[in-house]
Parts: sequence; structure tokens; C-alpha cells
Amino acid sequence: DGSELTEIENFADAKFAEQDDELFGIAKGKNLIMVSVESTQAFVLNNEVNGQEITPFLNDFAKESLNFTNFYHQTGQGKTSDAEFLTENSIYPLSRGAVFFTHSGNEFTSMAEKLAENGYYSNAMHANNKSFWNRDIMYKSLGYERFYEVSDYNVTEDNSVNWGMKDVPFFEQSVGLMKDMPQPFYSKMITLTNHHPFYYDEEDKMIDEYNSNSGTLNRYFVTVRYTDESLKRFVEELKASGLYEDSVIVLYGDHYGISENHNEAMSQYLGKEVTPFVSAELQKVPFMIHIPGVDGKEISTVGGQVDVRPTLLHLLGIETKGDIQFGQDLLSEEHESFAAFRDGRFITEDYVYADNKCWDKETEQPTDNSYCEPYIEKAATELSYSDRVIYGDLLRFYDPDSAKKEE
Ligand code: GP9
Ligand code: MN
Repeated sequence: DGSELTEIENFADAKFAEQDDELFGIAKGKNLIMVSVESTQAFVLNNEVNGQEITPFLNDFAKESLNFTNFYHQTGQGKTSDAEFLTENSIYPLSRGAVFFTHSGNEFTSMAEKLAENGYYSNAMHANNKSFWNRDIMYKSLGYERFYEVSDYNVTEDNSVNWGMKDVPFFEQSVGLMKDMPQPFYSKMITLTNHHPFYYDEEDKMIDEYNSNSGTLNRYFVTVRYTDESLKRFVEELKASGLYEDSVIVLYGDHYGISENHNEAMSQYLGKEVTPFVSAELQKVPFMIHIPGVDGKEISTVGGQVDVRPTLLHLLGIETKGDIQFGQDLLSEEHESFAAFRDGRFITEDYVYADNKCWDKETEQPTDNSYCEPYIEKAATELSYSDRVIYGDLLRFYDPDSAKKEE
């Protein structure tokens, strides 16, 4: 009932990280373009395969952006949709199943809804079947006004590969759609080409495959390189259309592309054994925020997808105090270096908890468990409160106005 929410409200209020005054509203009134970059892990950034750069565009773009270098995905079985859930709501997905399927009828206080309340045209763009991950239903609950899905795009055999429409034409056609949107708009875009099994057309191959016993990993580099190119073209098209100067561009990796089934090939590539420590560190994904006119900066605080909502809303000058959020503004001085994974692993400033061991980041070896002990409970508490919000549909009882009055 409502009283259960009170306890959770208190938890969220205690966790709230006050925004930095200098940064609050620095992107006020700008469009927000947020790209979920399919299966892109951070290890490909500033890295090479066969002596060839894998992500030349992202490497440059990161330098012009607020670039978060210790940012982790926190998804479970809901994969892309879990990443969407986290970034929209600052609530964790479930430990089993996909919350997009199991709780699409819940009440949410998503970023899309909050932006719509603040005059934004909130929409999602993804050139796949609209019912994939139950998006057509869930997006209504999340407050998107419009979902540009496969039927809004001109998809041909020629411009498709693997799972569907290629990223280059997807971005190209999306800019066409954006030109007609009322501003400011919030567009959440989801790429598709760099998806397992990472099949590609020969004409799109810009670097050579890797050579290992895993065809999956070998091809992965080629399709990551292609998606990197598509993002470059996207930004060029935004510039040509005049939208670039008025838009914040956010990129995040949704989840891993290379599972533990490919550890042998991965260890060949990395030149070291894929221990549980390395495996956890491989869950790092890119997260960058590009704001026109704002200098790039590397931000090393440990965080995750649950932190995206407060971080972005504060930059856009929208308060989140009193909202039920489990994440913290990554740009706040009060942000605590911490990322809980959905499976019980977690990352702190100095330690990684994985395989029931506490790993020292410096030595990459297990150390005394007592260093991780306090965080084990912290992670469990946080996840259980988050689960209660979903299972009890507790945001039904949430009244933002009364939350504000209590401040
Ligand atoms: C499908 C795309 C991929 O529309 O979002 O989903 P995934 O398998 O990565 O969760
Ligand atoms: Mn995905």
C-alpha cells in the first residue's frame, strides 16, 4: 500500500545527490538525443585490432564530451530493454525475466514523461518490429508520445543485414524525421547492426576480422567499427540539418556483446586470463554526453545506467529531488562511486566483488573480503527496494506534488 512507498521514498531521499550548481541547467532547453548503442562494451574504445583503430569516431567524440570512463551496464535477461528501463526510470530491472514484459502495466515516472511535462516532444526511434520487447505497450506506460518503428522507416533488403535495417540508413532517415519534430524533443534511438551474431555485408567491412577460435568475437570488431562509422555520419547529418547546435547527444552501451562463452578468445585478445575480476570489468560500457559549447572532460566516478536519469535531467535544468530514483547524478560531488550489477556483483572505487570474492582493482587479485563486506548489504538493500517498487507497482501511490511540499 501507500505506506510501503513512504519507506522507499525515505530511502531515495537519503540517497539523493545534490546537483552541482555550476552544471545544473547547462543544457537547458536543448533537444536530447540519446542513443542506445547495441552491444558496445568499453574495451573497444581507444583500442586496436590487427593494428587498426576500432572506434575512431567514438574516441574523438569522447574528447569533446563529458566522458564517463567507469560506467557499467546493469542489465539482466531483458538486455536492451533493461538498459532502457534503467536509464528512463533510475530503477533496476528484475533479476529474472524482462520488466518490459512482466510489468508493462505499472505506473512509472520516467524521464520521457518528465521531459514531456517540461515541454519536450518525447519519442523513441528503432527500426525493428514495434512489439519486440513489448515496446509498443511499454513505451505508452513510459510516456513516449510517439514510437517511430519499422513501419516509419524505408527498410529494404538492400539497406538491411543481420537483425534488420543497418545503422547508417537508420540514422540518415531518423534525421529526416527529426527535422519535422517540434522542439525541444527527446529522441531515444536504438541501433541494431552490432548485434549477435554480428553478421555484416562485405561492403560495410572497414577493418579486418580478428583471428581466434570465436567467430563471434572475430566479427564483433568489424560490426563495432561499422556502428562507429554510422555514429560519425549521424553527427555530420545533424550538423548539416542545423540540429546539432541545439542538441545534447548522449551515447551509452546497452550491455555486453561478448559473453563468457568466448573467454578463451577474449583472453587471447586482451593478453590476459579472463578472471571473474576481468569479466566484471568487461561490463564497462561507453557513456558520453556531448553538450554544444561545453568542453569535454573525463569523469572517472564509478557509476551505472541507473545514474543516467538524474544526471541528464539536472543538466537540462530539471529537478529530480523527491523522485523515486535509485541512481545518483554522476556529476554531483555527493555521487558515491558504486555500481551494483543485477546478479550480485558490484564495483566500488577500489574493489570489485565477483565470484564471492573481493578483488583489489590495483593488483587485480582477490583480497580480504572485509573490504567488500559493507557493500554487500548495500547492494542487496538497494536491489530489494527497487524490486519492491516494481512488484508492488508502488509508483501508483507516488504524488510528486506532495513529495515537493514535504521538502
Ligand atoms: C531488438 C534490439 C535487440 O529490437 O533492441 O535486443 P537485445 O537482444 O540486444 O536485447
Ligand atoms: Mn541490445
